Amino acid sequence: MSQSDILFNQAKKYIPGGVNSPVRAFNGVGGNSIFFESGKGAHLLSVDGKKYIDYVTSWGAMILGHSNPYIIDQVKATLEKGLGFGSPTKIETLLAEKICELMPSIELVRMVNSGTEATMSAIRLARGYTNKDKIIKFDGCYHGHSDSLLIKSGSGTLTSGIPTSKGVPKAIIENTISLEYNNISQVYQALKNEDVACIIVEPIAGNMNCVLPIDGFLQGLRKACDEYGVVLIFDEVMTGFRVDIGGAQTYYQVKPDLTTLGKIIGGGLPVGAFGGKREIMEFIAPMGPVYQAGTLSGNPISMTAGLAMLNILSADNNFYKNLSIKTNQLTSGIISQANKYGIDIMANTAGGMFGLFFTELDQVTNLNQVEKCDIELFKKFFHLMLKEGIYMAPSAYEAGFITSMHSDEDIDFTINAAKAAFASLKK
Ligand code: KE4
Repeated sequence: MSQSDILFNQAKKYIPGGVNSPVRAFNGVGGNSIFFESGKGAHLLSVDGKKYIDYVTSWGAMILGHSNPYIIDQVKATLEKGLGFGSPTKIETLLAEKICELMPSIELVRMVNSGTEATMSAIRLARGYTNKDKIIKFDGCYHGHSDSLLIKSGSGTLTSGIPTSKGVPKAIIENTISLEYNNISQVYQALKNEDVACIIVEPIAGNMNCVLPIDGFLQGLRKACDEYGVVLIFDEVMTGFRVDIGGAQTYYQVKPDLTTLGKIIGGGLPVGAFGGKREIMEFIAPMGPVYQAGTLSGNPISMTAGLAMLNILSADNNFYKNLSIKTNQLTSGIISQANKYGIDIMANTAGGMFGLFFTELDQVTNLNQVEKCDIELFKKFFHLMLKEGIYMAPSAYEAGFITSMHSDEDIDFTINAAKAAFASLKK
């Protein structure tokens, strides 16, 4: 029995399913979760001493690779001064200022400790600002695990086959309208019949694999929200600083009213944030009547790591161009190997994120199409790649992520691993 399996069994004695977040349990692909010892650059080292090329990257947070020396040094220096005071620190203002500079739609921003907290707070703010209760989200989009948003959601809920979680009161479910992603006519249909506070959307849907907005979808949401006085929330917890230094809102040139953030702005440490138009954000306590709070919000350690990461990202004007080149090198290489073995596969890419779909379709634009893909084939592919030392997301409903530390050798190694995997699949 491997060390990893021993640790997994041990974990199950004390932690539900042996994990602190369901998608890690490998239920989406079968087999046992892998326990990692360390990470460096684009590589992870398992507790059994096996090296993997990492395409999970802590679900997108580690865009500069693991153990970035500058970030670690900055965090160490902050640690020496104490781990947190429950009072304001300068570093919180510096990170807030950096976020507002890089995402001009954000005039005021509040730090929280997770993406869930960010979206939950943004929804409450939109409801308080508009005095309306209903919200619109999209099938397969995941915005964290707050009650209002665990309806037809993606990521781990989809992986576990429970996209609408048990335990969410009927009264809450009735206030959430979930529509087909990329379907603007459904949005207008809903707005005509319902009094809606906000629309929350992943501008690139990274929680039902990686589904891109079709031309006009995001622009259509903006127009519809303007026409009906609805708050438009871009959930950029994953896409923020992943696809462009200004996030998906800059990548697609569509300006939301509120934005939620996470992952990269904490440099891999616990973090979340929500921000946007001053006139809306001023409704948040202590300025306004919408309450929101957090003991460890703005903790100096996460702030330090996040600011260090954003400083590196914003210093290189070619960062995202180079990242996109790597992403497309990877996916086109994998696709060309698949084609040699007659295996139907297509990819969606944006900046440093990607999705591979085992499908004959030449476009996947919504959850119905994602669910028609060959999930069983993906599971086999996942384990064949794992054996070759490639760590991909353990679910057909997750996106993949590239870091600036993935070398040409890593990409070539991955493509060769895919070649071996496709050869085995064709046997
Ligand atoms: P957290 O509460 O997990 O920090 O963030 C929730 C969240 C909100 N919005 C978007 C767009 C997200 O992608 C997430 C979390 N992403 C998943 C990965 N698909 C986290 C992985 C996990 O649940 O373990």
